[in-house]
Amino acid sequence: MNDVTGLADPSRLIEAARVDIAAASSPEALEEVRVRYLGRRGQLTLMMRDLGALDPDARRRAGAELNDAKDRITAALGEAAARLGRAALEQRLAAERADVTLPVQFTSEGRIHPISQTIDEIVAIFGEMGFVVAEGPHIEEDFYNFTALNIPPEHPARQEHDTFYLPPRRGRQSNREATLGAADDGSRLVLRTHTSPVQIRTMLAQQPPIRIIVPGRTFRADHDATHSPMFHQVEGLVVDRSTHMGHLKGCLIEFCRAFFGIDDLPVRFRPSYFPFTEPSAEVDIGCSRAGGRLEIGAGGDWLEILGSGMVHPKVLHNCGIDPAQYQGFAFGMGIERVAMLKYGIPDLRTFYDSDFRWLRHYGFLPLDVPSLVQGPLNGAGAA
Ligand code: 2NM
Repeated sequence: MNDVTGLADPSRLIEAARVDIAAASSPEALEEVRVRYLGRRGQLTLMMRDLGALDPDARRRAGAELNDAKDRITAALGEAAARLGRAALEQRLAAERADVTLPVQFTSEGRIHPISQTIDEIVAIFGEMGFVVAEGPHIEEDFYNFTALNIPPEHPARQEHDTFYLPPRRGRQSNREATLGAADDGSRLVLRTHTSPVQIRTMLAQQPPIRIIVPGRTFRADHDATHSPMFHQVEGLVVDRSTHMGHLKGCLIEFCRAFFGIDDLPVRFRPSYFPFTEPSAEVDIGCSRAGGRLEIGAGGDWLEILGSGMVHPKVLHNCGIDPAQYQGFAFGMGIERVAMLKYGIPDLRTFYDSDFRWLRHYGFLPLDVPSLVQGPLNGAGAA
């Protein structure tokens, strides 16, 4: 292109810019090139400024050429920026390549809380026996928490004193009320006092065979050295055509021995009462309290671990399961309590202090896999 304008040749400027752009090896170098040509005092900018000295005809032609040059240089800069970006990414990917075959590196800080560890261990043991985990809401309707479980209206567990009731809901029907059209229908809301409402919901939702384990938070208005208003439970439920007390006993003996890691742990079933099971039994394990020190597995004394029983026919019926065809057993235990016994934690309240020194002492490393052969750390239990 000849220089009809009397200005420097725009095509030579484009060429020069292209050479500089190709030579730029970093985003910073590229920015310098942009400033050199298109910046406030850049070569192209200055040429545009000179247009004013030309007569209108020449100015129009030269202006078009310079605008074209500006577009081409801008496009070349854009392509170069994209190329440098791709190169930088590839370099980073190469530099940060992760070798997944390297051994795990622990940060020394994190710990698994003993409650979580204990839940994992219990779930692993029952999982091995074919149980699956079920969950449900913490805020329950009275029906699922009490009524369906054959807990009568005047039962002490229902008193305001023991249960956290929520303020009545306004202008909203419960699902049950909508379905049954009942007025006072047990839709009053409570913080669940046990995990049993999850068993109720499971039985209502599916026909047997049922084999579930239900870990989770529970709430009771009780607060002293051995009670917390929030605590954890695991409950289990088995329902099938010929489930009987022998299954209950075999299952729970097996669990106690696996959980405490003692093959010949003595286990005893002691008659008891719950509204939702008949017959009911408390499960004790053998221990010794000689010298004021609790030793699990030793002889002479007994320690209560679980509540259990055959699911009451009324409960099965309440859940749409025919008690003439099906029977079931259920059980429940407090997680804090069994964790304290297994790991020698003396004070319930420390579970919820969020004190990291405590967690460093009693907590578990992430890869302490819950296993069926893991026993107490040192056999030392809390009374
Ligand atoms: C326990 C003890 C005994 C239990 C019963 C049921 C249900 F829903 F099947 F009727 N769930 N959990 C049960 C029985 C719980 O905890 C100490």
